[in-house]
Amino acid sequence: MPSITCPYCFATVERERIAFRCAGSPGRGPGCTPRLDERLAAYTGSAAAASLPPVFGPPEPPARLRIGRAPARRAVCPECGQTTARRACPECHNPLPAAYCETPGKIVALVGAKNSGKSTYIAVLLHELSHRIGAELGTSLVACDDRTIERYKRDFHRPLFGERRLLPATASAVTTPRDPLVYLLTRTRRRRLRQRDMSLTLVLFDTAGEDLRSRDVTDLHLRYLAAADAIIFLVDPVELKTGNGDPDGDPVNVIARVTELLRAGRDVPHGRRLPVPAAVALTKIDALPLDGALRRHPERSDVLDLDDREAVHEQVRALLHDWQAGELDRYLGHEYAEYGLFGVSALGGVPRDGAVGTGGIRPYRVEDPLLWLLYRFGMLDEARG
Ligand SMILES: Nc1nc2c(ncn2[C@@H]2O[C@H](COP(=O)(O)OP(=O)(O)OP(=O)(O)O)[C@@H](O)[C@H]2O)c(=O)[nH]1
Ligand SMILES: [Mg+2]
Ligand SMILES: [Zn+2]
Ligand SMILES: [Zn+2]
Repeated sequence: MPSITCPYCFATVERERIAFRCAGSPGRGPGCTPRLDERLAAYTGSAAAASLPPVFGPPEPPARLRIGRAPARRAVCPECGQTTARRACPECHNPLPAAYCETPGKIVALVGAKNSGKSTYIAVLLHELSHRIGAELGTSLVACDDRTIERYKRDFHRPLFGERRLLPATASAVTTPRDPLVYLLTRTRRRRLRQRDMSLTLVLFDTAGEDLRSRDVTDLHLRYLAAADAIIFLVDPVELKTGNGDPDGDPVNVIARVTELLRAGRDVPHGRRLPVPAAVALTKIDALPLDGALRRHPERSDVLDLDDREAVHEQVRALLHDWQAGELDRYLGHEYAEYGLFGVSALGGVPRDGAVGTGGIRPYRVEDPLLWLLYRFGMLDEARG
């Protein structure tokens, strides 16, 4: 029975079980009035955004039609009789976009040690995807719920792009409960006369680095990692080079820890490599003296340039060996069936006094890990040179 994974609570939901939410009263007709949705409130940790028309189960098909029947796209609210197309997870009551229900997207997870640049990368990557890169790639990026839109504006876009301030350190989930930003990235592939939409679900948990350490990993986070179809690790090259202090903040330890969680979540025994593609990106490369492939601006972002990809991978690998971090490269080779090494800069310049540098935000190669994953998932073509 085909099923999907809820990108909010990561429950496995058979498509027949996907619930509906009443459309309420958008102006005309007697729709249901908003009321407290306790499941959603429990998930978000706040009752404020959980006053909505009710969720109800899918319509029961007649028994003789049950087998092989596509799940309903619409249902009639049993309380007010209106038809609704809004679907919701039966477990956590978060909205499930129609495109996601039809072609279950891939879940991409993003992790990194404290101060590795996660929040800044998320802010800039999403901005790029909805502007330049999105246009070049021919993708559309759509937030899957209103909270995602509000939080992106308030916590990422406004401070960084509006006020040009650096983002504050992310508070630990132990004190501030957090749910992910969920986006659907859709790309239409045209091949001769046929065209097909494919989508990728970007589930971005902006974690506090310290929460990935050990006992503090939340249950929701464990399920997130268990459900991920691909993972992006962010690594601060300065931390890797100097390796000062806190072993819990050490990038290699964080990667090893998360890798163990991935194994446990997917039941992959030691000795077998994980089938989840891992993109490992050095962040803040504007702060490194660079030459070679990493300095060149890639020419196109509507295809994966394999020559560029190989050159960058080899250059980052050489850097790791120079920094006595060859262990990380070997570790990835043992643990992952496919991994790629990257170098990115979200800001494109060194910040000063808590603010973006005078040149503004000039992102550099931030899309590379994503292009590689799109290619791996068959959503992007390859090219040479
Ligand atoms: N030079 C340079 N510095 C950066 C870049 N991105 C982030 N930084 C620096 O790294 C610091 C931490 O970045 P964050 O994005 O807050 O890192 P984080 O991983 O979210 O940190 P926690 O939330 O504490 O785990 C920033 O305050 C900047 O000083 C970049 O592209 N270039
Ligand atoms: Mg952060
Ligand atoms: Zn759910
Ligand atoms: Zn209703």
